[in-house]
Amino acid sequence: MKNSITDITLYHYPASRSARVKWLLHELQLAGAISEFETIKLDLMKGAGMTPGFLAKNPNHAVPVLDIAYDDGRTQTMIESGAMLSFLSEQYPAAGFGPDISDPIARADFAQMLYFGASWIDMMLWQIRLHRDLLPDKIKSAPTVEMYIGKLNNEVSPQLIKRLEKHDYICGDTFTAADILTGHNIQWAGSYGACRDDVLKAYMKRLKSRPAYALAFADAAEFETKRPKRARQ
Ligand SMILES: N[C@@H](CCC(=O)N[C@@H](CS)C(=O)NCC(=O)O)C(=O)O
Repeated sequence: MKNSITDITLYHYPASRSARVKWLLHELQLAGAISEFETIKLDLMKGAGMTPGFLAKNPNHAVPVLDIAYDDGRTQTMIESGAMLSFLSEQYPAAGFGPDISDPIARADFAQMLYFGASWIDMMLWQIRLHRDLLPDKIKSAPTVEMYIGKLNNEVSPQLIKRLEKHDYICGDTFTAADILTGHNIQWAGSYGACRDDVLKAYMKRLKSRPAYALAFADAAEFETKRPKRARQ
């Protein structure tokens, strides 16, 4: 097949946003769509994101980074987890982790849930992380943390629950890459005490029973909650 992917390398930090991509890569591998991929652990806490070599790949000094090589010799570097999930699920349609491309409503819904997870929900989680853990004490804002936890519980959770009361997965009856983003976000929100309703807990139990989830989070104990070491701000 023209434009086939020959090599995939994921730069990853345990239980971070790069685990979203690691999860999909394991799903694709278990489904037989890809044979192998390489994972390079980037020690963010020791400043590995700030080396000139890594900054040349991702000036945002963040994981995931996905290096892709194609059979025609071209290479590509991706730096956004949501885009990686979208691209990889589209690149291997037979594995079934994307939408039914013959149905525009399914495609639009899939895109919407990916963007909802990667932008809107992620933004709230990141504000909580900043104001709870990462910012200097003098600019940390407890009301900001409280506001976003409230928004997660009062605005986001009901939307997810409404979908999951109708179907087992976020875009319908089958698991897709949109569940990876949603599941990762619910898990992250849970660490702040948010999004813990019974319907969401049952959904997470379904997701966590997947072998690819277990593989993606097998290194989760290596996650360090402290601030990444940076050579510059
Ligand atoms: N929008 C990016 C955000 C990536 C991101 O912020 N990654 C964090 C880990 S969850 C990181 O590598 N932070 C290190 C830093 O900012 O120096 C994505 O989802 O791919």
